Amino acid sequence: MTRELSKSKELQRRAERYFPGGVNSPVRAFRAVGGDPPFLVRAKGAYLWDADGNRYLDYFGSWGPMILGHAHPLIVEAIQRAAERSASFGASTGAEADLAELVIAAVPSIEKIRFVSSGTEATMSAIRVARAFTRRNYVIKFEGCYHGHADGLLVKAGSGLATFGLAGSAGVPQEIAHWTLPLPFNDLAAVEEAFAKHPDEIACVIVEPVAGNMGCVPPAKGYLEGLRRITREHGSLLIFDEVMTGFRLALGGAQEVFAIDPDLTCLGKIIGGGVPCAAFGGKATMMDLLAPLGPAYQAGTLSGNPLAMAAGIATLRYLSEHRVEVYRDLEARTGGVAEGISAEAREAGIPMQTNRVGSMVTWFFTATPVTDFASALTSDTEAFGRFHRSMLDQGVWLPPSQFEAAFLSAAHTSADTDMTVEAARKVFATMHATGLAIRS
Ligand code: KE4
Repeated sequence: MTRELSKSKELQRRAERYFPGGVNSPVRAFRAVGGDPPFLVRAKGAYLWDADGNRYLDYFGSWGPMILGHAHPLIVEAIQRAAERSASFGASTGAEADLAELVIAAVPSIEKIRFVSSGTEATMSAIRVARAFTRRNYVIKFEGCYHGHADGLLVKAGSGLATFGLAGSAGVPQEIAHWTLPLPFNDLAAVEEAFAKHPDEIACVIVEPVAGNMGCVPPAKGYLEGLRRITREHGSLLIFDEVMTGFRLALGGAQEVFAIDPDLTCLGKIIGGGVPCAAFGGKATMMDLLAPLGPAYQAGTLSGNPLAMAAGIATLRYLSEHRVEVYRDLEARTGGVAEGISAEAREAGIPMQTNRVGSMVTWFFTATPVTDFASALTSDTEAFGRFHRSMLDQGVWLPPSQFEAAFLSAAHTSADTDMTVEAARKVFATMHATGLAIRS
């Protein structure tokens, strides 16, 4: 199917005059998959429409937030009502505690919380609290995990850095990167070794409990329990970066699924229902170090913003009230499309690893099981690019990178996932027929 894209191309040319690469976030640029990024004008439920009127089934969901689907009436109405009372006060409101109560009910490891406007702010601030609490400087992160673009966290990170093959970022002084210890994901021995090498010097371990930013990579059995044990043994804090997994894998996120009690948790994406909102929280003894109570400073003009609170409350209220059916259906729908595409690839003789946890899934074009960043990098990104472009031509919009997770929403139906599997079957038939060189 050749899609009309003239309006999007015109908008792309205009955007390139103002924004580096024509985008306000690099992964949107389609550089890793080729083709021209469609410019969107509206979305509803599981569907997107671009400037030329093409419709797409959405499997990236704004990179996670849109778990209820686009333009959910309850969320739209909540934002409208809040906007009529002013978009922002810069002063305290009751709505902040309303959302905090919903978050803390879902994530009981959080005793005190602070709202911010992005996941980057959340992880950056949680690390500052960990350093203030432990009076230590080193931070352990894992290769391929992405925690936003704060200086110290851009060391061997995933998401856009993995997409563009960047080991780190220009502009980060070595004196800052020095305090970040990047280790292989799913390797407890490496963590034990780091603590033995830096006794009493490591403030925290920050981890995506289910990695999504190298593509979806679940924790190995016992891995998260091991991180919890080791950090406790060494007086270091365990930070769960649940910006992606929070409210996604379960209402209580990965810490509910794996029954882990982290010291600090970072949340984002779904918490704001698509409006800029994120949060970090945890034990009160740690969070009370924050100004104005304590010496650790963190602030934000739009933190706890009325629009974000309204959208977040509507989202979390709906997820709480419909918890059983929402997560049951997400599990079933995502399992259907994950296994369906996997079976079609097998049928076509195309090497593929399908990693899925709940409604996060990645199809890796490699014959090697993907358990960490090194194995994720064995994927044939050319093949993934071909898959992405061909699926887009059939009206299925997957995340434009082999190293990102696809997401479903409560609005995706079994008819949608059946259509997706059928589209994949057609794509694999042409890939097989053209003998696309795929690294096995
Ligand atoms: P933001 O600053 O983009 O709101 O959140 C940063 C962040 C932190 N932690 C995790 C686990 C995340 O996944 C993210 C952001 N995710 C990427 C895509 N996987 C955002 C998309 C983008 O960069 O445009």
